[in-house]
Amino acid sequence: MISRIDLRHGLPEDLRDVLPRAELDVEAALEKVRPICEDVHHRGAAAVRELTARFDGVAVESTRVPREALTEALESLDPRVRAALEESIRRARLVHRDQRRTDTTTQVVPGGTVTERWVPVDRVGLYVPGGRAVYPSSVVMNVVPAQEAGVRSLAVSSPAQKEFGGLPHPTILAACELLGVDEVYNAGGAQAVAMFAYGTEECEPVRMVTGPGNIWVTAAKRLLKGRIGIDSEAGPTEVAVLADGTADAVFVASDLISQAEHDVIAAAVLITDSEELADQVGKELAVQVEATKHGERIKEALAGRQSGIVLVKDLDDAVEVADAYAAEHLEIHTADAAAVAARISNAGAIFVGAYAPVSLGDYLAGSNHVLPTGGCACHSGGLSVQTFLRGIHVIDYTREALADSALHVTVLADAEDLPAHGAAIRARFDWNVPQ
Ligand code: HSO
Ligand code: ZN
Repeated sequence: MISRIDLRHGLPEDLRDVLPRAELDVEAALEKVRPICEDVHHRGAAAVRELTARFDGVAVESTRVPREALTEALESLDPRVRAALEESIRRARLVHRDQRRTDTTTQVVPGGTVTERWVPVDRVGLYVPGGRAVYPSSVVMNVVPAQEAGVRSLAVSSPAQKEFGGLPHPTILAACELLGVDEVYNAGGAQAVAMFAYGTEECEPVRMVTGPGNIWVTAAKRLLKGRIGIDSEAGPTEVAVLADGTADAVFVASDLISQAEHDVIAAAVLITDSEELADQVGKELAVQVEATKHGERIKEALAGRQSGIVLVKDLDDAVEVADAYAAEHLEIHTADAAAVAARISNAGAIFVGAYAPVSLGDYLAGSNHVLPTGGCACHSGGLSVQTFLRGIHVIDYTREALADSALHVTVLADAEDLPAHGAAIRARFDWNVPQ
């Protein structure tokens, strides 16, 4: 069911190329989303509503979800789901509150300071997928960091659902209500991103759009980046498990299956130096997949080229492979899991030991589950308070401190053949005024 890559003879130079990975052609999708974004730019809410009718198969009168729909959704929410969401929010707030930045002022020279002021993005649009994936947990993961960063104005959009009369899924609406978000839209796909970026008669433009979505959402974010800020691109979800012979094959298999459950293109990768564990996990996968609800989808994901078992000669190579793969989620199931985790540099999030499975992080650990995929974890991190903040340098020098700096500035300006830069300093004193 799952393929094997045997690297026990040593790691190749082009390690990244031999590791399993999905191919997602966002470039090709760009051409399809361009006309959609232009249409929304020029015709506003009418275009969004028409695109909703075309892609989501439901006619909506307005793109804005009425206030009462949010209250009603929370009133009819299963109390157990409400309690679980409340606990998820509580834990996420604890973690994200600690990520808040304080301004720093550095005295550079006598009379010269640089302060870094952390300022939240003023208004953001948070995208929450709909369709096959209905993720109220993603509402929590987007909204909590934005709120803790101090974002003034926050809007959520999630696709219109035919079976709910053109509103987003009621659990999504209930999660918004629990979080105190009352500006919600029923737009999905590229049209939702364009609505946020350009604004319409029904939705004020935003400065930043975050949140995972399908390839159309990702393509629209890439296209409109610059006009709006975006978080890192979200591709199909992926888990890598780094395990040695001490790992419990039942746990490992169930965690691989849990992420494969998301999508036929989801990736599940096991990296191990134990052939025995690889065999046991292979058997466990076959047994467990039969007993699970979305067995067909999971089987396809596990059999896909993006999934596999990578056999390595020792734990050092396992760490190197995990770093090269740069998984969205990396689980460590080894004898001293914390020590191995400390050696990893590239991962969206690291789950240490047998009792920190990814599904805990998906819902309740307090960590964020909007994480970089497709190897982007080697240069980017997941969603956090920092995503919604900008550091602004405030430079404050006295006349004397500038006079003391003048020579160095002038020399560097001349070295760059930009003499007016130096002259701008000298103009403040009675030295040589520029020719
Ligand atoms: N594993 C997904 C998040 C999620 N799982 C939401 C369940 N619901 C990407 O991190
Ligand atoms: Zn998940």
